[in-house]
Amino acid sequence: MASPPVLKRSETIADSMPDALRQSRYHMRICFSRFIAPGKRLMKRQHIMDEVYRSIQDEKERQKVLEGLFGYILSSTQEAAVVPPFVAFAVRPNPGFWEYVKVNADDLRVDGISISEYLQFKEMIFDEKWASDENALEVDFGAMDFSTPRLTLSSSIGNGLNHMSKFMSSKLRGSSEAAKPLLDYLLALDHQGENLMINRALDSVSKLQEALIVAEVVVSGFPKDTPYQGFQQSLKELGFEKGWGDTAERVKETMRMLSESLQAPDPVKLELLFSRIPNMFKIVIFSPHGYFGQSDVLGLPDTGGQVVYILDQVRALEEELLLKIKQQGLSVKPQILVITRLIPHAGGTKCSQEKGVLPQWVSRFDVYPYLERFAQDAADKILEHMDCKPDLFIGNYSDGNLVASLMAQKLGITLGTIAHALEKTKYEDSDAKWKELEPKYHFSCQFTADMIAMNTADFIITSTYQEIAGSKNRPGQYESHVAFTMPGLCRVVSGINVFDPKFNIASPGADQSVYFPYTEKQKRLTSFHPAIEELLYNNEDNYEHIGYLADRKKPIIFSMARLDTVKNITGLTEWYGKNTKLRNLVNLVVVAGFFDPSKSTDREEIAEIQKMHSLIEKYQLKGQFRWIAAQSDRYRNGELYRCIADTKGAFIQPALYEAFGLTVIEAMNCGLPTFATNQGGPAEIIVDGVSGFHIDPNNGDESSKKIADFFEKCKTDAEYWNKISATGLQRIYECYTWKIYANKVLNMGSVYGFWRQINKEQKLMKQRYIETFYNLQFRNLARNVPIPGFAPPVQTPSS
Ligand code: UDP
Ligand code: LCN
Repeated sequence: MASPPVLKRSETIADSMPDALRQSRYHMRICFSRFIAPGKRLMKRQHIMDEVYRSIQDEKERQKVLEGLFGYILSSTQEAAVVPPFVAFAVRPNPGFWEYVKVNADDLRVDGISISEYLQFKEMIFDEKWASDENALEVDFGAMDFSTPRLTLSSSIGNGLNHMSKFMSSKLRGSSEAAKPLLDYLLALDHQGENLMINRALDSVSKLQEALIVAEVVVSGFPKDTPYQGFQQSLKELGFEKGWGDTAERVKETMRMLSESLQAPDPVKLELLFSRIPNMFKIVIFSPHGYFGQSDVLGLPDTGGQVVYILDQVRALEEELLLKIKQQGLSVKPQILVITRLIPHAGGTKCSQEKGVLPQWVSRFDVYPYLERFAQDAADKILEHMDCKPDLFIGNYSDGNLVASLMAQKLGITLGTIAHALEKTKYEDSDAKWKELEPKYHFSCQFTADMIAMNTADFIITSTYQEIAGSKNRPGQYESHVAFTMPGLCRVVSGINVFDPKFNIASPGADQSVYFPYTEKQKRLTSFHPAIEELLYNNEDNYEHIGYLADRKKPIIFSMARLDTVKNITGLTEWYGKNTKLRNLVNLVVVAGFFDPSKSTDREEIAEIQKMHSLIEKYQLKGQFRWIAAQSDRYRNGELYRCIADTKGAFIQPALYEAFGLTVIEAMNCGLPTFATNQGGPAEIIVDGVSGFHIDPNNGDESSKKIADFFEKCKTDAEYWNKISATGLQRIYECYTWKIYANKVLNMGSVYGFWRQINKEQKLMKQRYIETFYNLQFRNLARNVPIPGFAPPVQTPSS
């Protein structure tokens, strides 16, 4: 079994806990007897703290305990499994670092325990029989990762590319023999049978090194901007082919990078060299659950921003590929294929343009039985369409990642995966309580698929750091797959390692031809202004808007999201309703869902619609509040953000949790000062008080006060609004553009593509484990997912 990452501190929790308990033994005894009194249970940090408060009533005494070592340990504890007389703690002192200890409540004896033992404690609460089954299935992907380099610092997580380049450069350093994998890689490069960069004449490292020296001299004899064709023949005679650059200057630079990398590789140069190697012409992107790519159609509740992300991603990758290929001196047309599904029952949209197999929309929770067949059909189509193997697969979300994994394994193609939002962290204890949730969500399939994809992927693209490793207090989405248990199904002692250099942060952007600053007057889409005027200020209620704004002079605070509970649009409405000062300063406009609950089939959405109506009544919002139904025209939405900026308003994103938050960067791109949730991605996008503001969705009073304070300050300091608008834009241009994204992702494809070649044996071994897991576990689980009217098409392993 793989051991967990070791704490980089002189003492472990298991070492320091006995002292911590000794510091106030009397109180500890009371606390621990309270912990175990109700019997077996799972306690979260807050419960533990509540019990401590109840146990130590004297404030001074309590303060003393909480400020001591025990307080520190509790503040790092994520949960505790109580199985009297033991309390087993899962402690997370830093992002990615976990330690497990058990305390005997009777004598306060402390022992360090392994992940497996901790998970067994947890299982005792939910399924005692399974917990004590010696042959319960333990899944350990870490056991096959012994030669993979690991990061060691929490702060390095997500910076995999950089680390990988370091590791590769140390592997290639030292001798011609060590550099040979790079030579072999270059020799294998081709485009439709035509060699690129070098040919077989340069079949040893020393020959290549010598030829590079001569070639550099040849190229130096030409003016810098001489096109490649000007000296192509001379290079060919030395064994060089196309792909080095489009001008003499670029060719020379690339040759120098290779010479230096062969002589003494350094990570920065090596990464730069790989960014120039012509190894990427055909990319396939997977988003199987469909409702995709039609104009003016938002994804269904499932897909929201994912559809936007993929459409923009394709455009950005295409632009970057075209630029790279041109700079490499090639005239190849790149191809990017998006694989999705046809939906004959397309609700008037264009998802049904050909005859599909499955007529209806299938929710992301129910789609698992269809994915194997989908992968098989798609593989044939891809090869037919591209007439050769693609260079890179990119999966999206659990279903797309699984399909991409199956195909990448089969065809031997580099794989990058993207999760948008992993479901596991969205539902409390969704792993331990999986049986309860199974009929509705089929998490057994989803979490299994996620592990298969994460482990198959050569690299994982995330939008933010928190997606991988969370924050000081909250574990990341990927981190929640490090170790978990689904009692009765499997105990995962090592699902993924967040210190794996496969993790990379490449944040998406917003399409800047749609979302541009309100100040760019000549570009403004003024033709939408009458419609937007109607949308915001017409006093009649109709199918598109209800409520009205009596005072047009007030700035508007604006929000736009799907009407899901987690988006917390009702929360924002309530904060506004309660805060008289804010109501006097600004109007509130929200774009969300629709008004008639009978038109929704989604329970959460129905509840939110009803709540909105009751809040409007309760707080008598009419006159200050406008509720607009979901809007699907992104050009008009872009102009809408800008019109809100014209009122000197702000964008508010109040979600209880947001994986990334595209609306946040859309608003900031338009120059609209933005207040966004501190729970999830937006906390990283915005630097609080500098490029916008963080708000706490769980503390409405504080959040609405922060918004009101901003508008009050704007009244006295006319420049303040402009300043926040400008710093928001600056933040976007520095960190959140599709250009930056596309460049990073293509570099990942290049570097990790090479790494999978030199790490072949280990990759193969892990692959065999994944295949077994897929065949014996996933297929059986998927077969149990019913879809009314259709027999799931998965075959049994024996059929
Ligand atoms: N959106 C929209 N109309 C709406 C609500 C949302 O066009 O009525 C768009 C929004 O502009 C953004 C995407 O849908 O591009 C939502 O992405 P986000 O990351 O904010 O949230 P998700 O829906 O993916 O959870
Ligand atoms: C899904 C989400 O929930 C959002 O937070 C992201 O911005 C979106 O996908 C695009 O990745």
